Amino acid sequence: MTIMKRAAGKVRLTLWVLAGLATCATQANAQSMRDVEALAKERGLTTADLMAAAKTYLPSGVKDEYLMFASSGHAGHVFVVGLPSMRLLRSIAVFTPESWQGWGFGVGDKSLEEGFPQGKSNLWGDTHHPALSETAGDYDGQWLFINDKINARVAVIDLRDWETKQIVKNPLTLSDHGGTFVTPNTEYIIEGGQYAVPWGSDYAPITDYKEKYKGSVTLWKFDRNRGRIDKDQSFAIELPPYWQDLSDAGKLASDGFFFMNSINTELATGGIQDKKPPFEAGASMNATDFLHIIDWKKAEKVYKAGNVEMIKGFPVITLKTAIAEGILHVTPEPRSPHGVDVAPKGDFIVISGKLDPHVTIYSTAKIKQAIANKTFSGKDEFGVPILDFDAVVEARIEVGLGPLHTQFGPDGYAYTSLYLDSAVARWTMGGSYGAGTPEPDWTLVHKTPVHYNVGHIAVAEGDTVSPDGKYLVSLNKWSVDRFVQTGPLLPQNLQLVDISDDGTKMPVIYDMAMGVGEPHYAQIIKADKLNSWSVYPQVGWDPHVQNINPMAPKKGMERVQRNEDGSVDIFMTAIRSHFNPEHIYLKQGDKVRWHITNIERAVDATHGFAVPVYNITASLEPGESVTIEFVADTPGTFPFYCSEFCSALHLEMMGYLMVEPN
Ligand code: RUQ
Ligand code: CUA
Repeated sequence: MTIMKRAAGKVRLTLWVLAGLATCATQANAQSMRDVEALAKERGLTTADLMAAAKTYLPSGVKDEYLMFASSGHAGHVFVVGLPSMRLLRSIAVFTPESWQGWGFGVGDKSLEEGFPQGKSNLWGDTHHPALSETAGDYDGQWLFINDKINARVAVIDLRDWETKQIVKNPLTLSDHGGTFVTPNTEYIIEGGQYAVPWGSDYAPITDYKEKYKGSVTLWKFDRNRGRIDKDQSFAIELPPYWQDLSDAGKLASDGFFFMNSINTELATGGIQDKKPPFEAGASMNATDFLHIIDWKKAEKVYKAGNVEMIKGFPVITLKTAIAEGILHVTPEPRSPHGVDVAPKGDFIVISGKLDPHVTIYSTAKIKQAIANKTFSGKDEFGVPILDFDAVVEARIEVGLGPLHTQFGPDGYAYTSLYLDSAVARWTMGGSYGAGTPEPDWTLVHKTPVHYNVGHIAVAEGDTVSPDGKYLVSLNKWSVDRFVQTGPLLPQNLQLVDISDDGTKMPVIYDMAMGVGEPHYAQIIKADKLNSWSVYPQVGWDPHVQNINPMAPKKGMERVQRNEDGSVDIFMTAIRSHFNPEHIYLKQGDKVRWHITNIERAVDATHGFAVPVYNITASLEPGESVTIEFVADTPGTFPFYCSEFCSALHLEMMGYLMVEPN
């Protein structure tokens, strides 16, 4: 398809291509073709531009083929984007209150409060790595997990109603950049650490770094039936106080292992204010850091045998035990390593070095052999055996400057983001993947520039045993000159790259400005794998337990009920376009439980519920029932209303709360 080359003046050819692509391809009449041609000329659009538009434009009502679940960085949410249109479809509130979804305003679900670190109210999170649940190494569309790097928390989202169901706080650490990643059947959600802290982040001066500061990785057991992390079946493994970074679970050939890269094996402690080398220099001195190779099936056996120490009330396999039981090995990885990515068949592990123009490819078979034969080049200073680098490495490829993360296609291609080059590299894999591509194994074949400073990349179904390829999204940190200036704070630029063709054709076909957060990582799933509810299954549904709430207000039973203990229960229903009851009289100091059911069954008939002064906002999707608890401590007259524009008489959907002073 030579027409993909950017070449002005080839518009007519494109028009025929467009006509062929059009779903309603009636006989494109010559006049309208000329209109398009004239418009393209007037707007300065090239053939490539028109092709890009044809590949991404979805007419009204036509749905996206893929969904991308992206983190939002310190916005604390998850963003859901449709591909190829790159339309933002939803956010899912997780660690940060979100008033449209009524998340974090004491309405119904208490997950946010339960996850407060050290019991302190914490109203934001720093989401980094979303992980879709997997069955046999393939996304199954049921659950989504995401970490909070700032406080070491993990959230569980149910993909039937796209709501956060649980937030767990890691009792051992405060930093979990290496989460979340799932094992191939979602047995465990892996939460790797990052900045070492003393256990439980207790106080210890940094001069005690080597003795008191700890690295760790936590394996949260996921209970699919309950849709919750089972804290009582979860455990952690102590690691040296390096800064463990990203993780990835083995699969197929490497099932039973997971891999974590690390930085700061120098054990640098910074101190720029005292003229000591700052962290950026101190933690980058060594030519290599350590790739951690962890046998989680062995670790699970050791945990189940009770060979753990309880630390901060949590079972921990100590570093000593992990070494003695052969759970932990390391091997060198060059230089200031970042991503670690397991190939679809599990047979290779790709590591990038931020300060090394290569990616390094390790072989699972060689790692297993080196472990069996004890092919060690020594031990680290904590006694962890080091697998000999040359014995476990399969290949190294020079890809460019600042390689970070690698994703895989279905056809023997792999893709690596290049931060410093602002490009995405495509290279051919060797081994049994090599057959699919005309180029020689382990060879760089192409680089596509992106704009700018790409961090992660995501390929459709790219973390599974069978990637789809087709699309790659480049999650660029800087957008500089791509959009109209939006003040000094610029949006991120998520660029859609078409990777459906062989070889050197890999055009950017869409720029999506992401102006509501800083997505770090994303996973892309085939949209038809999800089984989203369009309305809650029954009227009176409590999303927190995913079942009918017997206390949910029912039509005909609406009332204000004053209880013997002095508390008040309000049973209210909502339907277009009224609440019932509409008058609520309370006395100052009343303890109130306000139950509301949206008794609608029509798709999209969501009602809001908002009370001024009392900081109450709720979103009631069709069938949903919530309970809001508060003390009526402020007397006055408060018009409450439906905050979701639900009908022609939406403005009339209101009532008065009257709190009588003492
Ligand atoms: S990391 S840009 Cu937070 Cu996933 Cu590599
Ligand atoms: Cu209900 Cu507006």
